[in-house]
Amino acid sequence: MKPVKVLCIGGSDSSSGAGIQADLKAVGSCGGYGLSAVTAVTAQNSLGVQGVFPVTPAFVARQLESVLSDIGADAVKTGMLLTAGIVSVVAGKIREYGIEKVVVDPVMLAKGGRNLLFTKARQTLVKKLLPLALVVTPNIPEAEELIGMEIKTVSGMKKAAALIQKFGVRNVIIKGGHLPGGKKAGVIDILYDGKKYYEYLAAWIDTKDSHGTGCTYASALAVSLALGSSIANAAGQAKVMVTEAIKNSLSLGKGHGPVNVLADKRRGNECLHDLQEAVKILSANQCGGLIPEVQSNLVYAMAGAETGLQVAGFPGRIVRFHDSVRVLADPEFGASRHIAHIILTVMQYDKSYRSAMNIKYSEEIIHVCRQIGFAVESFDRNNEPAEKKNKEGFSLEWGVNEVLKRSGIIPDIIYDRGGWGKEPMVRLLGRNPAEVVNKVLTILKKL
Ligand code: PXL
Repeated sequence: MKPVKVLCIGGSDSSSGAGIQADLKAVGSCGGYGLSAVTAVTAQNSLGVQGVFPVTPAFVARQLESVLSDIGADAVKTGMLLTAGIVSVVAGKIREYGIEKVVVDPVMLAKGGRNLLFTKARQTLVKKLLPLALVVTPNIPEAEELIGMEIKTVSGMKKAAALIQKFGVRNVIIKGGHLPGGKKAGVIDILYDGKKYYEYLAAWIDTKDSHGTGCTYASALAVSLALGSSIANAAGQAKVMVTEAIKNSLSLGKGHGPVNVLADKRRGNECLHDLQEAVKILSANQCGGLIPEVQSNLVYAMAGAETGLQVAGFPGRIVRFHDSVRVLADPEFGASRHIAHIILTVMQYDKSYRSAMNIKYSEEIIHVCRQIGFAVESFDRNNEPAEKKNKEGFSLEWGVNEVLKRSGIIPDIIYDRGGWGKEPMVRLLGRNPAEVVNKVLTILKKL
């Protein structure tokens, strides 16, 4: 499959934490292909920006023309644009090539205070670029500058988003990292799509090393949009991505070190690799008889995962094929809902348990598990409070919580005998896919 192409337009950052370098890393680690047009070269390190060497608008236009006339772009992301001339050229090319998925990160100041968008360019950005943008992603100081008002609260962020939307941009995301009290309350972002507000919350990460946060966020957002996600989903995906990048930031230099998207990418690749190896072992064995009517999935969560997007599984599940099993596709993050919910719930009790697989329920299988000496636990869907039952996914969370609250250990299996329209099911838990598959094979041998 060809990756989506995201054209990043911005400044070069010699410390590679922000700017074009951050954009390309983020696009690549989200599975896209990053193209670039450089608007300025900065001499920069963790202590600040020591120099800015602008590229002429005409040469920015040349770069855009080269890329767009040949390769094309599924989305465009803009960052540091510096001058009114560059902003005009960028707006002109977006219009000329009819690019719809345009993410504008209205970069204005570097951390040390260096101006990355001159005053006149700010007006040009509002007049010429925002009306072409699908979404604009200011932080609080940038939003304040755009509307000329102070923002002190979440409701202030919402008002600001509505005012910015009036400039003609379809969606506004205001990033709340600068809001006072974030340490306690967490970092909240607000999306306004012209009709509704959406809120995205992540825990505050206490680090001085956050250089490149905005660039990374906007680039991840552009990839999600290029892949076809809705704006509301893309904002959630980008938030998860940037939060992980901040968690994994690097303390390089004497000042503010860079966020690190690649740590997550490497760990993600390891998850996918381990899943693939584990499923090879399954397919080499005659375990078709263990696959339930709804088929199986085997999942592996990233260390510290909090959402389904950080849990990898098999799209289309693991299906019975004669006496064995097959997968329809390579593992992907976000590919499982039910089993992902289970492992995320388990991880709230023990973070080292990151893998799970569902197999068929039968009295014989439960008997064999007990014979092997597996810790066997179960829940009864009949005891579930009515208000949870209708919520897809919550039901399993409830059941697993019931078990783990009382058992005090993480069992090898959690089963239930089903309910109205619900197939009975056994879930195997383990620290990694190899351990889970090993448990499957141990059961298989005894049957
Ligand atoms: O983080 C905004 C930003 C974007 N682009 C470049 C930068 C910075 C911040 O320093 O240097 C080139």
